[in-house]
Amino acid sequence: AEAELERRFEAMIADEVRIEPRDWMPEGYRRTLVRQIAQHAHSEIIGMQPEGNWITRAPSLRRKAILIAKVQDEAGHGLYLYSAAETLGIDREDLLDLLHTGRQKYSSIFNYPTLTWADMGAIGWLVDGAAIMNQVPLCRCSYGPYGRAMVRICKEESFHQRQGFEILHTLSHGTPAQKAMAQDAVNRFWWPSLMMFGPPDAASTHSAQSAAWGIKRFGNDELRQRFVDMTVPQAQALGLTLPDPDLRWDERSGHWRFGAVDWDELDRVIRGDGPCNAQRVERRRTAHEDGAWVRDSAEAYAAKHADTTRA
Ligand code: FAQ
Repeated sequence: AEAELERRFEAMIADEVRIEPRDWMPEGYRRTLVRQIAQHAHSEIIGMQPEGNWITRAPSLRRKAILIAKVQDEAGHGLYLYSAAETLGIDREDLLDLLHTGRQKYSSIFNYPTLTWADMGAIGWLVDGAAIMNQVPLCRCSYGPYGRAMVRICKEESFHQRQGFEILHTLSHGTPAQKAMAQDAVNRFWWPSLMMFGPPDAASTHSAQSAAWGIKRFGNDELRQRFVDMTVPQAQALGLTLPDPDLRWDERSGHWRFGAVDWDELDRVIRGDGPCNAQRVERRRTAHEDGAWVRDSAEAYAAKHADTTRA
């Protein structure tokens, strides 16, 4: 019977029929999705911190309102993604516990500090830009709830990317000091953004299986290359440079060739040894503990409401 279920599952994958929560799925497929969706959800909520750092110091009311809306969107993305993970039979509470105890990862990019206002521009332009490049193909993920969550998330990420570009455009056309601040932010965020796509394909443990299951549609290296190809002309439009002396147009392949990424740095940051790892996780744990009364109140209210309707 198990073999028959497996055969049906493989046929659905081959025919690009979406897998839904009620469908039988191999344990490895379920585990891979829980891992990836949870890491993605954790990234969204940890990713609120670097930008949250600048809400009180945004340079105008308009910038503040936009930044608050963006950070709130990230909380929303986290919530849809935890809901998508819950369709696989795991509790949000348990996923948060795995994050808080360092047993599940979140994106390396959020372990870098946000030192100036221009970092809000660089994050929007580069980090959200990389997120879109990686996530648009995930809209076609074989698992229905994840693919569907990704559609709205990508639309919101597009707005985020444009607002980052606009911040940098304003700064790069401002005073020399503002332009220098924009350039410095791009210098610091460029290489970590390339690392968001994960290790090179040859070192990527999950890519082949995830591609076979229709979870990942492209390899890490291909998406990284597409991101570079998209970003170089945008940097030119901004009048900013990318901090890579080896960056050059390759006429033959029609791609921008780029220099070597420091994979040791990615390993270190993933292992917990980035500039802000300890601070990010500590802040998240504290926020969770401080929010306990809200969860308790919501539960008490729900219980009371359930009793009233029964009476
Ligand atoms: N950081 O075999 P692979 C956002 C881990 S965007 C940390 O290639 P896979 C929006 C990987 O988990 C950021 N860990 O793995 C936003 C695995 O470890 P494991 C989040 C990384 O899964 C913008 C191991 O290395 N986006 O939040 C990283 O096939 C602005 C081997 O790697 C997503 O999560 C890394 N950079 O491919 C929010 C997108 N790279 O699990 C706020 C969905 C790799 O075996 C502000 N995820 N690892 O212990 C994916 O597309 C994939 O999971 C990849 C990695 C491509 C990230």
